[in-house]
Amino acid sequence: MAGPMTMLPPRFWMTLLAAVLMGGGAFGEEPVLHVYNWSDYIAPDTIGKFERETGIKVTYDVYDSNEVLEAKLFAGGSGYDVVVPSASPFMARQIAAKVYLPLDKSSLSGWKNLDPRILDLVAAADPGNAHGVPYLWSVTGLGYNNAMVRKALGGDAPVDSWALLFDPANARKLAPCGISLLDTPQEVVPATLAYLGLDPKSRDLGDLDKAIAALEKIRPYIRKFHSSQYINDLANGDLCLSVGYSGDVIMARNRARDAHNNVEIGFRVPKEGAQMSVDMLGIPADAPHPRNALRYIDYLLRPGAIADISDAVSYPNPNIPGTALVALAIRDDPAIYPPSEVRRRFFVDLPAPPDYERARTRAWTRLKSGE
Ligand code: N2P
Repeated sequence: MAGPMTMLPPRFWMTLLAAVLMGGGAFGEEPVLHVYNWSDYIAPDTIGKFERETGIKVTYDVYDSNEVLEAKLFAGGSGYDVVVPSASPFMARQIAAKVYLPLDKSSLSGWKNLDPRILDLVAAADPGNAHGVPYLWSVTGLGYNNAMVRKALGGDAPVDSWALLFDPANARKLAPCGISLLDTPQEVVPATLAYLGLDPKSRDLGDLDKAIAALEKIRPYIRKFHSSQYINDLANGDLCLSVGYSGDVIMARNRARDAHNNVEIGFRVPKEGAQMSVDMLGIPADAPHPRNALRYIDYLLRPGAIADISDAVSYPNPNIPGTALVALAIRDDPAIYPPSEVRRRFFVDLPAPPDYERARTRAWTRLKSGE
């Protein structure tokens, strides 16, 4: 018998079914995810594998600085479901500004894989590990072209010291082959303080002045302030010295090896100390697809998935069974997995008072513009 319901066209029922299955709310989300990650910070097939397994279509965008990410998060309505800030100081102050959803750990079957020492370390930024999942970690040091640096400075060039850069006599001789700095005062100022023998975490405005004065002395010799271009520039021999993130410099080394272009790149953690950062997966409070975000994060907690990422980008991961699966050539490379005597020289940044942050940003902008 033909009741009013059977009169409705099949398209209506299909639309209703789709709305219930994918329309958000308690029944689920549309199969879509927006990821915003650092450039060169994932394996080539990670997204494709996740999409094939889950049917979730990923839109994937990249940035190369915490400051760029932070501006989007503080503006709100970024549309992103998963972002990757460094724990300290960035995620710490973003958490304080209520930028993130608390994690539903019952949806993260891989949480147990995380190294408790790294969880403890990032708990200083994210109390109770309530908002962020450690993804990969990096150390900021010196990437250099071996032959060019030896040619400019001789066989005993101090490649194991920040003096390679901050001694103006060295910077002047390296300027013609090209020096780049990361485009962020949050990395470069602590490195300068370490070179000067001051506390790299100092919040003293007098210490900041000293660091800026040291940077001004080498400013004429800096070709570029950039936080990702140096990978290709080092690999192609277009730069001979970069302050860079460990894995990025190793990627430059590997690209040069693959290209057989006679460029040999080294990475060193300077003896005066270097900044370590843990980058965290977080879900913005206004994420349109928070459940899909949890599925993606749980996917990245799988040992095989994160090991593939460490293999591809040469950054260590905080996943214990994941580390066991990392290729031996990567795990045994002291430039990628530094031995404990090198790790002892790491320092980890803390959130700074806003007036210090403002003074540092102002000084940095002036320095870059060369005023
Ligand atoms: C990726 C750089 C990520 C390291 N290109 C920042 N901690």
